[in-house]
Amino acid sequence: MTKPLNVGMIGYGFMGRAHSNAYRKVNHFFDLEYRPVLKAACARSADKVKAFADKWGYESIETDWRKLIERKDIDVVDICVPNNLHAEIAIAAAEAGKMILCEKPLARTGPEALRMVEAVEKSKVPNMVWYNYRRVPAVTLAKKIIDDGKLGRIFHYRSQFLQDWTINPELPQGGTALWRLDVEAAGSGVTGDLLAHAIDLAMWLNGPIAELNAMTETFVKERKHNLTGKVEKVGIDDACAFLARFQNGSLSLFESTRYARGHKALFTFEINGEHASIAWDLHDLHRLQYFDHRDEGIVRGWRSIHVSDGDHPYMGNWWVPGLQIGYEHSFVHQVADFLDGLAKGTLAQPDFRTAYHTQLVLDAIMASAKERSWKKVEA
Ligand code: SOE
Repeated sequence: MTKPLNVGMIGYGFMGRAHSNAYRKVNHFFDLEYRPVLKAACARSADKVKAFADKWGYESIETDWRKLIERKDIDVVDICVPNNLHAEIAIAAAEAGKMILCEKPLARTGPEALRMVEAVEKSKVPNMVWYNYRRVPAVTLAKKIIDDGKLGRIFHYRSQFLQDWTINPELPQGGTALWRLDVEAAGSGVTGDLLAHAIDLAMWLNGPIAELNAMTETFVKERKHNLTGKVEKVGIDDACAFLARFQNGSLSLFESTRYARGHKALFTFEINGEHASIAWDLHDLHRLQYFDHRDEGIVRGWRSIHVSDGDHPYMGNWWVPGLQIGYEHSFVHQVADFLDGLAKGTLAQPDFRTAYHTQLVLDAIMASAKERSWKKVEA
């Protein structure tokens, strides 16, 4: 018999769907002690949250997150609302003794994130941040290859996250669908939204970033605001590129934009080591590219590993070898690891403290771009 774990979901957007799907699927594919129960969904609009709850099978709804947090029958609070609401909800949930799963980035700034870290550590509630790409099997395999030492000393790390959905200057900012363009709600633009993923992966795979030098640009300076109806200054960064040095001495280049015409979500990384290199691309997410200089010369070359065999990370839980999985499964894996950690008394990563370190890098990027200078990342 599995133990029920009652989930209270706050928000019903893209991520509310991705997480709900993961809760529903996880026990069908992973043998776990705990079983998420979709207990309540919460959002301000009763009609919208009711429609969401009906679609995904939540047992009840709330329209005030404070009520949800007070409920005795909620074990886990899942925060899927804009970034400016993360801290207040997470701190209140921690004080109420709830476990917390929070969408990325943890907060808008380092100091805001630190208050959240302190709250969960004081209450000792299990917590995790949804940096889902760690659980794409090919990415998890990259981590294993690096940790096994196959690359040897690492010299270079480069990563891009490219999109093109905000090029139209007529696109407004703010409101339910477009809060990512509103600096008050989001905290930053591509830096917090996209580079946060790239940095989380980079530091997981290659260790801490020591210092960096960034530039940002806001190509469209004014947009109509959906909440005020007025044309207002755009405060987010539309594009950001930075150079960085990792603590292990490797050099890196990161780039992110929402103005790369033709790219919808091209998230990539390539790592070059002394013996071998690896590369990954979200558009071909089930493959890992691997080059090993130790191979015999006449057959040496880049291999494209189809990460779909039973001994590849997570894949033994899915279909038969050779049949691939996709984006949604990264969330299923993250829930599986969280539940497994609960049973074993270990916290699945990244927890709030780990995500806070990513936040410090984001802060250093913003400061560096503003001051046009190198910045050390706070240790
Ligand atoms: C933005 O378009 C976005 O949806 C991000 O918010 C997600 O975190 C990323 O995974 C895909 O792109």
